[in-house]
Amino acid sequence: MIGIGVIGLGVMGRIHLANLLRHPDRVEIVAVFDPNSETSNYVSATTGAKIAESAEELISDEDVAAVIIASPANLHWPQVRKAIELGKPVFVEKPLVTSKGDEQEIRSLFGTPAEKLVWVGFMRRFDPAYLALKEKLDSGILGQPIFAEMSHRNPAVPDSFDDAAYMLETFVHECDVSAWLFDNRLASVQVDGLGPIAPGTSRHDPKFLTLQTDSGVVIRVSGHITNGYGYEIRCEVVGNSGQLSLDDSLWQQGGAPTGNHAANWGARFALAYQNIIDSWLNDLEQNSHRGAGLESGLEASRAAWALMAALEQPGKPQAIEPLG
Ligand code: ISE
Repeated sequence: MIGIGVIGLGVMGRIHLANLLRHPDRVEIVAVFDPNSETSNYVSATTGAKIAESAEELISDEDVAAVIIASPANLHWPQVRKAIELGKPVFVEKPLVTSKGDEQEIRSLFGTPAEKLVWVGFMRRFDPAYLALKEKLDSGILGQPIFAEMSHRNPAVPDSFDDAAYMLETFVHECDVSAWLFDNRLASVQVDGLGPIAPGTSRHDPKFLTLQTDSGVVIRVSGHITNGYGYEIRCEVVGNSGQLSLDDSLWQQGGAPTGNHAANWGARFALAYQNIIDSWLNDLEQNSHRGAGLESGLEASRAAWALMAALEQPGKPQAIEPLG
């Protein structure tokens, strides 16, 4: 039985909590923390978990053997750092890190035991549709991948969701999934087109990007996060002997599709979120690591930072230097 503490009981924290509670024989929710006391009181009453006074108190709790971090993005790395210091396995929602100033500290941890402790919540790697697409890509059925077209559409986001959040919390998925699909790091990114800044916000929406892998695969990405109708994720890959797209039928048994889209990401990726937590638990029990870790997490944030620089110079590629 693994004693788990959950930091952050918003949308993602509650999704991960629900998926952990599918394993009462393997997991005990021993502590929760959320600044909203009504939420933490409710979760404590329904799970029996104690309520920590702070994230740091939860991570330090001797009953907490492993930690789920689903706090606001800017708190992710400081809380992961604390878990690493205490040698505790930690599953952190993306992005791993928001501040470029933390890059060198993360790089200093490469090749240390910390690499086995940290999982980053890039759930598309565990989505049935993406797994099927990657399996076919890896079989060589497409020949050499040449380019891909990806779309990321949300029905709505808060007005406070700015261009930095767009890159670090929305497009960070396309940055990671491109590297994962093509087994290749991103070498450059650029912003090709920007929609208007919506009244009351500071973000351009829609956005149009071009990513390019080290091996030369070109990935065109469109983002529209206030479409008002639903959540859609599209991915088509074209190779020199054909094309492949995500098979929506592979996820719909887990979500609540409305037409060919879901109500939100929790529904579209319901199976992926179950699978990623199940895989994390397997790794905790088997002392293995099969998900996105420190390096993938940092690489995705570095690509998002490059996209933020690209916002200043639309049409100009921004190179992403290798980690070395
Ligand atoms: C959210 O945090 C997610 O991870 C969703 O997958 C993404 O579509 C959404 O834009 C993010 O805010």
